[in-house]
Amino acid sequence: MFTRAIVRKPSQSMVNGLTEAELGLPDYSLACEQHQDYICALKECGLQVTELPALEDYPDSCFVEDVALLTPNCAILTNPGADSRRGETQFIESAVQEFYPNLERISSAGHVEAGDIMMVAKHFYIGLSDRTDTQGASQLIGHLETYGMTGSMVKMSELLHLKTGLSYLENNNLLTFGEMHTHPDFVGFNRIEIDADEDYAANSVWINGTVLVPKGFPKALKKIQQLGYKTREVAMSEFQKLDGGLSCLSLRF
Ligand code: CIR
Repeated sequence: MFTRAIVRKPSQSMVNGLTEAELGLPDYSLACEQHQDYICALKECGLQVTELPALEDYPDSCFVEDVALLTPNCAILTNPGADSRRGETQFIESAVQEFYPNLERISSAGHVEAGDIMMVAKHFYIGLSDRTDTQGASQLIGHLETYGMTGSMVKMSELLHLKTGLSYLENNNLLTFGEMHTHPDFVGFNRIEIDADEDYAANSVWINGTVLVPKGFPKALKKIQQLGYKTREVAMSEFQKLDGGLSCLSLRF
């Protein structure tokens, strides 16, 4: 069960955020509205939410998931692979430290963005992407093992982040998209394939029995509901324009 979440208000500079989506520029006021509703959804799932202020110098800083990994046993600050995002970690540090007095870190020798990390009980799958490299993943696995957990690296070629194409919904249920559906590392899971025309919904989030699903993907929504989960849709159009999924907007712990 999760009890808390950390989010960061989008900055007006988000229009300059990294993206390959080709969906146009985000509308800042609509993004803020959607972000407020996202916070409501977290609270409906029983979480206490820490809201951090916008950081204008960092257009992608609302995607807080990438800059830290919060586990039941420890917190690890990452070292983002994207140059423009590297400085974001220093601004999340004090908020994380409030709940985790001893912080571990990924040193500059390696890179990790935590959108590439999927937690399944005490094991962490780490996608090797343009943002997360082998050296960073090795450091991360070392930290996890120090705290009684394990990690493994996942080769991938098509996705921005591992969780762009994969979401663990507990109870062995795994939403998959594209290359992840047949990926050998996930054969033991009950894989639920998200259709190509609804790929964005492969990033949905389980929180305390409810699954947050991006709004506007009816087939994915139905598949998730058929697994027996309560669902809550959240409009995400302005974040989708920046390649940001539901999980990216919060750190849940
Ligand atoms: C980026 O490219 O870094 C942002 N525009 C989107 C980050 C999305 N984060 C995630 O998938 N965990």
